[in-house]
Amino acid sequence: MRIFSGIQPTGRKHLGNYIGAIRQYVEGQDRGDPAIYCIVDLHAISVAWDPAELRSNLYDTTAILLASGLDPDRCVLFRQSDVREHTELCWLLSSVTSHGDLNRMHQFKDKSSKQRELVSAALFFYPVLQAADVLAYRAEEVPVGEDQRQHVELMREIARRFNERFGEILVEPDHRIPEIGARIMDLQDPTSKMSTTGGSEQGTVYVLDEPAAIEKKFRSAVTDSGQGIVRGEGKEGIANLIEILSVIRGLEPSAIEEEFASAGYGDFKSAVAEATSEFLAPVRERYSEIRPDEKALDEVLSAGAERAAEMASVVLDEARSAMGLGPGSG
Ligand code: AQP
Repeated sequence: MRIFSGIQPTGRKHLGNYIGAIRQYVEGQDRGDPAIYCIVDLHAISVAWDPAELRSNLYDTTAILLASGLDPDRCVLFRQSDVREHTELCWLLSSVTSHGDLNRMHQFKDKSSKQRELVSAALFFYPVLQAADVLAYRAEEVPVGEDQRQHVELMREIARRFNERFGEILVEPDHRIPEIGARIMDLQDPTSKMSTTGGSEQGTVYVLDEPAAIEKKFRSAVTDSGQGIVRGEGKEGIANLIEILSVIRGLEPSAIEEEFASAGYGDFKSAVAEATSEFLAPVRERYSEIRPDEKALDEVLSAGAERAAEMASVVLDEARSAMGLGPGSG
C-alpha cells in the first residue's frame, strides 16, 4: 500500500493537525510501501509569507514530525520544493482540471475571502498542486483530516480524466480520514475547526504548548449552560472534549461518557487538560533536542527528496510521453 500525505510548514502545529494527520502518519509508516510524507512549502506560498520565516517554519515542522515518531528509515520524508516533478506534473494535470471544479473548492472560498492584499492564482491552483503531490507517487491512500475530503475527491476526478484520455498511468487514491478526531474544533468556538490561520489563540492547543498553557486553554474552553458529559444538540464544546479524550485514551467516545457520567464540567475539563499535557509532553521534549540541529534536519530532507524524485520521475516521464510532450521514442 503506497501512502502519501502533505503537511504545511506553518511552524506551530496544533492538536487538530496532530490528531487528524500526524498520528496517522506515524501509524502508516509500517503499513506503507512506502509511506511518503512531504512538507509542502510550495503550498505555503499561496498566501502571504515571509521567506526567512518560511524556511525556519519548515525546520520546525520537520522537527515536530520526527519528534512525533516519524523515522526516516521507515518512511520517505522530504521538502516539496526539492522535488521539481511536483510543479511540472501540476501543470500537466491543470490541462485536465476543470476551472468550474476549482471554483467550487471550500478551501479556496474560505481562504480567498480572508486575504487582505492579493488573492493569488496559486491559491486557486492549490488543489491541482496537491493532486500532483499525490498522483506523482501513484499513492493509494491519503491520510488527512475531514477538511481535505473535497480535495482528495477532486484529485480522484483529475486522475480519472487523465487516464480516460491518456491511458492507465495514474492511480485514483482513497482518503483515510480517522473515524474519531477527523475534525477537532476550536476550544473557544466549537462550531469552527481548530485552525492555524482562522482560529483563536486561546482556543488553539499547540503541540509545543507548555502544560500550564494547555491547562489554561482547556479550563476556559467554551461549553454550554447545561450539564452532563454527553454528546448531542447544543453540546458541541463538550462533544469536542469527549472526542479529544477518546483519541488520547484510545477508547470509544461512549466509554468516556460512561466514565464521566457523574462528573461536572470543571473536573472533566481538568481531566482532558491533564491527559493532553501528558500526551504531548514527549513530543515537546524530543522536539527541543531535535530542532537546533538544522544541518541534520537538512540531511534527512535531502535523502528523502532523492528517494522521492526517483519515484516521481517515473510517473512524470510516462505522463509526458503519453501527452505527446518531448521527443518520440522512435
Ligand atoms: N481541526 C482539525 N482537526 C483534524 N485534522 C485537522 N487538520 C487540520 N486541521 C484539523 C489536518 O491536518 C493536516 C495538515 O493540515 P495543513 O497542512 O493544512 O496544515 P495547517 O495549515 O497547519 O492546518 P490548518 O489548521 O487546517 O490550516 P489553515 O488555518 O490554513 O486552515 C491535514 O491533513 C488536515 O486535514
